[in-house]
Amino acid sequence: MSRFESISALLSQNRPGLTLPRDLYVSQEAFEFDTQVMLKSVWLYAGTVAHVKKPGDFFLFEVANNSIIVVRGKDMQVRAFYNSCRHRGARICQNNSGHSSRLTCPYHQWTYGLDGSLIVARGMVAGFSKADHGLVPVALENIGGLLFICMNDNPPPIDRVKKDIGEQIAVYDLERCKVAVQDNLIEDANWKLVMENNRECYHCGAGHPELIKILGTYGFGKGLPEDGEEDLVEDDVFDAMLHAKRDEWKSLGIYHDLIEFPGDWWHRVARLPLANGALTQSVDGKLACKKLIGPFKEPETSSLSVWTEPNSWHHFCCDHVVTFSLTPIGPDKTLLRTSWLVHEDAVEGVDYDPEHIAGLWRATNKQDSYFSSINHRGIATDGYRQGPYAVEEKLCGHFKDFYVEHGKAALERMRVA
Ligand code: 3BY
Ligand code: FES
Ligand code: FE
Repeated sequence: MSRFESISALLSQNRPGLTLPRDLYVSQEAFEFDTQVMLKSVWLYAGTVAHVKKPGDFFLFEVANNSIIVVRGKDMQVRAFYNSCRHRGARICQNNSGHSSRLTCPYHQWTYGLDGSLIVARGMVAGFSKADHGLVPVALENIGGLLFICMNDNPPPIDRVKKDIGEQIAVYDLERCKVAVQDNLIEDANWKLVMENNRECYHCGAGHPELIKILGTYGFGKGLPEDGEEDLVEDDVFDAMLHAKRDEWKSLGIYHDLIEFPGDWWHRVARLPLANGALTQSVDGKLACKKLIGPFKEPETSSLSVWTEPNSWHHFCCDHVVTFSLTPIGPDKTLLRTSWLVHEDAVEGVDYDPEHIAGLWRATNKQDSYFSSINHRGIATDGYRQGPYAVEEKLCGHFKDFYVEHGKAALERMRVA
């Protein structure tokens, strides 16, 4: 039996509008398939340029056994390399993030430049070529400051994502932002359940009292009306707000029609009005940072939200950006890394309070983490049956189908190779 044959059978049990078969969510084999096959076939969101602000700043992006160093070079380019020495393979960087003018392996001190080239290797035989022993690169794309990596020698297309996300987030100028707060939350759930949880707001009314006050539920499941579409749902305050805001956004040059996973692409971009007069995504709706970012001179009461398959989502407000990357660490363990970015000149304690800026999504993450964990545990019982998504959970279905299609295609390529 060839490797992952049982996974192939499970993938073929995918049904439109229904959740996945149990073992795709909970089994060790599915975890191995996801981290060794499926996730290596797609682009993954790793972090932002603000996480590697200066030359020599680095962070590690890790998926199961794979550890990748994302590092800013002296030429300000951000690059990615496998965290494995070209001498005898030792892990070079041990810390999750840091700063170093060179990358030195702790074992025998082979030393690499920030561009991955080997600079120092003591006592090698005559004729040894340093040029042939640079760090192994990983494909990296910088999309308006969001860094995506792909652990595949032939990465899938990214140009449309680059254009659609890049042109809308450019105004926030992430190169001039810094990380104010970062949370690493380990959730007791399979990564696909954490993703599905993010793709719906069916649970928000009961589950996120803080969030719902700031965001409403608008735009997450239902989609935005097209430009010019006037059939407002009676009493739908949010629809009315959206129509009212459209002209204001147009005058600021930040209006764009909803982009929702066009064709085979893997991104969704939506500008959404905040609810109840909130100026930003904070617990009380008050500004989380006095120094505004992007084109904003005055507080602007919307957020630009970006979602990518299969592992990220982001909200751009007038005063800060919050960005989420998700990576599997075990069949029932997932790392959710949440980072809050502010203007690089903002001063902690003066312009922003870390507790205030992080409060809303920290509370929401905790609530979501609970939902994902009970979802995982319930699926692990024998009573689990593939269940139907509600209308406003259609983006869960999109994620799930993306997973199945890319999983099948990657398996097929493995078979042929
Ligand atoms: O905002 C998000 O990214 C998702 C969708 C709705 C609430 N939530 C956690
Ligand atoms: Fe890195 Fe020897 S394994 S220097
Ligand atoms: Fe939620």
